[in-house]
Amino acid sequence: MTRVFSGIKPTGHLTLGNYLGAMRRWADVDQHRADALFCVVDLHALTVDHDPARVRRLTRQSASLLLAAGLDPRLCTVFVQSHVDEHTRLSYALECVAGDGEARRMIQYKEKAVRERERGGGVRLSLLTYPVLMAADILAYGTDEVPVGDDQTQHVELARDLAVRFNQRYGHTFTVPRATRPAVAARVMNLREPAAKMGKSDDSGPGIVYLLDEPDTVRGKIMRAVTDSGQEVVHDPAGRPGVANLLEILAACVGGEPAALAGSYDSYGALKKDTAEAVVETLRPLRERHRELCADPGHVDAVLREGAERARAMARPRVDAAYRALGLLEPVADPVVNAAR
Ligand code: AQP
Repeated sequence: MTRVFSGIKPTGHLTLGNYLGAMRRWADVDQHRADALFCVVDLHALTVDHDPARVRRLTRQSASLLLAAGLDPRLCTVFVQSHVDEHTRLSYALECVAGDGEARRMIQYKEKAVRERERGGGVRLSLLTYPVLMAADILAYGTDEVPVGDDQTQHVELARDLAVRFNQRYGHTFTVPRATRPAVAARVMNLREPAAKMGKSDDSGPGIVYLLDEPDTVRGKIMRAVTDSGQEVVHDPAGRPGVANLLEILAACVGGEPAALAGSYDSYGALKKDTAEAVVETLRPLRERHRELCADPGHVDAVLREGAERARAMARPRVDAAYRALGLLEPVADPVVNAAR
């Protein structure tokens, strides 16, 4: 059976971009057709300046939102990255296979390093190495497919490169994974800055639709989206990125092709109104289910506990095999303790 793995960072409140680019497919498609694992990758949230209490809160909230989006623990494994030590064990092993130039070429590293410097902080070493940890997240599970938004393509490429290199040098250990992307809305853009991705750790709240925004807030943000000069509604991402973004969002919510939907509109106002209603309706069930889950925190805890146990059991043999392949001596079981068991 195909093995699927993907994750989400608790660096901010989850956005419409996270939902349309990744989470919705995990729930609607991947968990039904594959042996799938979905993870709140909390260690990745420590790569930039962070508030420990906020990361803890966002980790729980992200897990609840994954369940609210429809992930069913009877069909897939939902867990928190730091609860499974195999991720960091393997990450170090892969650092011994990766080159520092490879890490420095990562676009997200370059962009976030600039942002951290602008905010007056230093750049953490973990910001440079986290794509290797992400490779470990993926490779530990023998993953075939990684369903992600467009922005993660380069990181999945790194995971592929490391798997191939490791296998060539030390013997076949890892499956070589591939990224899968949604047909539309693979990169939802910021409503106020259509040249920038709608990112959850951005400061620009008015351009970002959060999954837990009230319906009227969602409507307000979409009605105030930046459109382009001109009046014709056409799907032209390079020339009219603001309108193209709205058409992508609409298509992702109601189905259909952005270019075909464009033909149904003769004004930006009508397009915004329909997009706003489509987003509100798409998010409604998720918000309702999230409210129910908040009333039952024990359920989320139990899902995460069982998920971590399952994930550990899946990852351990492959990470042990990687350690052996690298030449690390296996720990020898104590014969006295063993005999007493
Ligand atoms: N705007 C987006 N459009 C489509 N897909 C997106 N994803 C994220 N933003 C969009 C996809 O959601 C999954 C989880 O994302 P993440 O937690 O790894 O990263 P992020 O939301 O991009 O948040 P960051 O990196 O903490 O900060 P910013 O927001 O500043 O980049 C992934 O599959 C991702 O592709």
